[in-house]
Amino acid sequence: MIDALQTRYGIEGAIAFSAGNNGLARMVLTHASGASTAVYLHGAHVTSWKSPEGAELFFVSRESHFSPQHPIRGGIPVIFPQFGGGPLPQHGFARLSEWSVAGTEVRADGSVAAVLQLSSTPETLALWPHRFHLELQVLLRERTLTLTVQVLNTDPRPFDFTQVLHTYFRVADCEQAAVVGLQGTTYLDSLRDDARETEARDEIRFAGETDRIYLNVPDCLHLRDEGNGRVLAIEKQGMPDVTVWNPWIDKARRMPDFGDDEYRWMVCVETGVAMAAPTTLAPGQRWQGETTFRVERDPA
Ligand code: TA6
Repeated sequence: MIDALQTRYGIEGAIAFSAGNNGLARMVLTHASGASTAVYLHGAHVTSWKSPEGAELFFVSRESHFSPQHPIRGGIPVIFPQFGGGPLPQHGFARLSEWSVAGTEVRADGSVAAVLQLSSTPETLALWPHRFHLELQVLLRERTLTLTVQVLNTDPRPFDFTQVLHTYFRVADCEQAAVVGLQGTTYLDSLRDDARETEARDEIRFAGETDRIYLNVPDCLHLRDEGNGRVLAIEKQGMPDVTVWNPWIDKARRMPDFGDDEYRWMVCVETGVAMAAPTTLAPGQRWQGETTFRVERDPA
């Protein structure tokens, strides 16, 4: 399969397919600047984003599974149609599904793009009786990575969905990191029975388990990774909600695919739509959401 993917979609010096961890099919996009990103077809799961200087900006657990039966722990899990718990598997089935490649290209401006797709199957219909078509575009430039998600309702009936890019950022030390730009916004505290609060701080810092769903927040946020002297911008469109998560010590210990100490080196800033309550898509209607990650400062 990998040879066929390479033949059809590979582009010399820009798009390459290979067997990744445990032989899972992986596509690597490489920009002329040296920046790169890696995407597994399992879950359309971005697992790596490296700056032109080679700095890894995403976190993947050393304990992560790489198997058809499990989600990859880290990078950018694509969450659809359900966020969190509910009648479907936790965080939905998209991150557990085998996506296919719809296209690849190197654009005139030198950016490198790949589109992956997932349509309803008998297996998804058995779980969730709605026909859909999902597309994820990954677009790599020198200092930015943009993910664009499209959800198309190909069913004769409306359906409700939630879509989230559950991004795990690598940081030098979570206690020397801050999420900036959420002051004054409303959040649901998942650790306090979804208590509704207003964020008083202009910087979210981490000194314990943190799991908050911020609603209708500004479209530009920042992650300061002070331990690395790095600042990342998170710019979004059509994705009003953001979850900020760090499992801290006890939850880290309870996650079998996550090292007990690994909470120190990651912060999740997750962008998406309808995290508090699903949104409705009419038959034939298309929803689109986009998040761009930008390296604003990096001493590397
Ligand atoms: O987005 C935060 C969260 O919902 C946390 O509550 C935690 O469960 C995390 O996602 C990871 O979920 P997962 O199913 O990937 O273990």
